[in-house]
Amino acid sequence: MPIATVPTTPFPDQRPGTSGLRKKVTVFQQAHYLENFVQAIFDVLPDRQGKTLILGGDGRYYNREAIQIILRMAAANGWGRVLVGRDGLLSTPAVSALIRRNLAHGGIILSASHNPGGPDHDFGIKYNVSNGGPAPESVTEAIWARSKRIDRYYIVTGVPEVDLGILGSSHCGEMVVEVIDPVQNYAELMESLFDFDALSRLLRGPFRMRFDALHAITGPYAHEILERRLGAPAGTVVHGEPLPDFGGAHPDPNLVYAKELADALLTGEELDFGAASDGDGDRNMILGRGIFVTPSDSLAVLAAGATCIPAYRQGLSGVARSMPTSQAVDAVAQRLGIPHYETPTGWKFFGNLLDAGAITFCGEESFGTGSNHVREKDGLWAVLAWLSILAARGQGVAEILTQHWRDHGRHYYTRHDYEDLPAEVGADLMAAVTHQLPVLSGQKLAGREVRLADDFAYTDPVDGSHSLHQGIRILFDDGSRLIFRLSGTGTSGATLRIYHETPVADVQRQLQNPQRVLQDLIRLGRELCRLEALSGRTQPTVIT
Ligand code: VG1
Ligand code: CO
Repeated sequence: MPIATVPTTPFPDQRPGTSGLRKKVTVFQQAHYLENFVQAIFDVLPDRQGKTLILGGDGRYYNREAIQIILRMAAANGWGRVLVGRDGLLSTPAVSALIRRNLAHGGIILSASHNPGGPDHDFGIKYNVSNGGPAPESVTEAIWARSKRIDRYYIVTGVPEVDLGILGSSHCGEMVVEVIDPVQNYAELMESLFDFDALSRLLRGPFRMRFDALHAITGPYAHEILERRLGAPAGTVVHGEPLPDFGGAHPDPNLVYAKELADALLTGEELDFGAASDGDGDRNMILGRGIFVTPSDSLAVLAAGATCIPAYRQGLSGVARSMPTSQAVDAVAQRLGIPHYETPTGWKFFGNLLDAGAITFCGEESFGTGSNHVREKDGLWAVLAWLSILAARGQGVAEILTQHWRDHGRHYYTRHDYEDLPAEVGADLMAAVTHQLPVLSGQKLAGREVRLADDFAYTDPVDGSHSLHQGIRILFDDGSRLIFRLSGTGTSGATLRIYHETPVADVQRQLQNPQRVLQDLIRLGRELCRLEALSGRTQPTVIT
């Protein structure tokens, strides 16, 4: 088998962000760009020889080409076997499940998640380790360091393309390539966790739901699980065919980009439940008739109701949330008498806690919820978990949520995103807040007293690793919080995220508009970072 050693020179910008390396497709299409990064991953895995790798992506533009290149590089780098999804498709949670099921050494996921796709949009690549989870910071930083010194990569030449359309085994050089059904293993895993009979009774009854796959990866998974296995009426899953450009839309399940679904639930159609997922299938948005469930609340409701799901009947060992996620789940943990943890943004920080058995559920405010069944957040899992609670309680989403608030207090929450800022402006806005940190504590702001203001740092309780600069947080004496972060998933410029939260125990004040309840904190946030003076902005581009 001819293996070519191709000389190359480093690119300076291959540092993985919150979730892998994300760039414009045109950046990845530069000669050697993808190859350099893939070789940097392989170079930091010296024990890969003869091992199994899982490979797939969300089907976005450039997925197929990238997969053919990676297969030939994997063969040249001594991998023993690659399992690749048919047509190059695999959702992020499905990759995680396959790594665990096959005791693979790791997996490569090709996706830029909720970012738009197409020749002028985004592509991404992420490496997951043998527990099925995103590579921890130690590995991603090693990949980046390697990418800055790389001077050659290996690739087999003179072999035909692997036919990704046909299930079964073939060879790429000496390496075995197995094209597998992308859905089957994942669907079996879901059947092992949930009571499919109970879910089926719900979905075959008068209950009406819609799942919007936004022309991204969850279409085939949702068709199989919701419609074929559970018997929901045909048409329950909409936009179910994955398209390379997601039909020209953002595959981002929020009120702005999944507007069609939100309108259907919030303004009138006869639907009891609505859900959507993102490009790579790890996010979820939950809606009930006339109501949107804030992701932080969703995590809390699932934690409170977990024991009605067979896999979690014994209860949860603990829960975790990312720092900007609201404290609603903490309130549930306190009530259940189980530990709760606070981690930096990004799923990689949950891996150690899950592996150690310290937590069973975890989630993020950014429409991410998951459990110890895999090491990624999992959109369809969250949908099935919600359906399980609805079936067990015989109540609607709104009733469950308002009851939850009565029992645990309501954590009013909103995130404001200021997208497409010049990179320097993003840095200036963060610096404006950072400069004030030393003097904020004890001040009275927005009618509350600042209890603590800091630049969030995290020490992993399992391996002791430290992560610095994970966002600015301002904590108030009444439990309110104001948090500032720059996004680590964008591909150009900067996005400032400001997160606002205030807990309200008084049942009489739990049915108000979050934007109104939080208006003082919203105003304070803009003032502290000198938003208008530094960026000219007065309003966010996305509110969730
Ligand atoms: C965003 C979210 C974060 C999430 C990450 C990856 O990161 O805020 O909570 O883990 O996306 O999600 P950032 O750095 O842009 O805030 V996914 O579904 O895009 O892989
Ligand atoms: Co995603």
